[in-house]
Amino acid sequence: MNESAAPARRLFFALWPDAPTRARLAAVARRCSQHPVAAENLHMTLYFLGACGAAQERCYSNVVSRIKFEPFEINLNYIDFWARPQVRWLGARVVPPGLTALMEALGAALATCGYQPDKRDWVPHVTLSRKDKNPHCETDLPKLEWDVREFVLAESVRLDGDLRYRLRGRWPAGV
Ligand code: 2AM
Repeated sequence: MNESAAPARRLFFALWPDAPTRARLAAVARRCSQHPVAAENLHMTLYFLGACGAAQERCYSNVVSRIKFEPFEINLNYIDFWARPQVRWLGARVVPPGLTALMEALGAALATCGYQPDKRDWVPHVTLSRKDKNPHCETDLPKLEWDVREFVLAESVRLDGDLRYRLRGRWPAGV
C-alpha cells in the first residue's frame, strides 16, 4: 500500500500512568462506576490530534522528540462530572508548573506541523467512566500522586466494538 492510501490513524498525545498508578486509578474508577474505563485505557490526554496520515504523524513525532522536560508530579485530588457527555473524571486542583511547561512546549512544537489546538480551555483530567447516569460518587480518594516521567503518542482503535489504545511512541523526561 502506498503511503497516501494508508488509512489515517486517530492519534493523541497523552500521559500514560505507570503500573502502580494505573492500578490506583482503576480502583477509584471501579468504586465510582458500574461501567468504568478499562484499566489499561486510563490516561490523561494532552493534545487530541484526530485523524492523521503517515506524513503528519512523522512530523509530530519528529518535532516532539526535541522537547526537553523535567519529571513532575500530579496530585489527582478531586472527582467531577461533565453532564453532557456523562463523563466522570479525576482532576488536579493545582496544575503543576511542569505540566503547564510540557503543554506549552508540545503546543508550540505541534504548531510547526500545522496543528491548531482546540479553542476550549484544556482541563487536565483522567476519564474514569463514560455514559455514566449517576453524577455522584461518594468515595474517599486515596493519595493519588502520579509521578510523570514520560509522554506518549497513542492511537485510538476499535477492536471487536471495544475502544483500545495502542502506543505509537514514548518520550522520556530529562533527556
Ligand atoms: P476524554 O478522556 O475526555 O474522553 C482519545 O479519544 C482521547 O482523546 C480521549 O481521552 C478523549 O478525552 C480525548 N479527546 C479530546 N478531544 C477529543 C475529541 N474531539 N474526540 C475524541 N476524543 C477526544
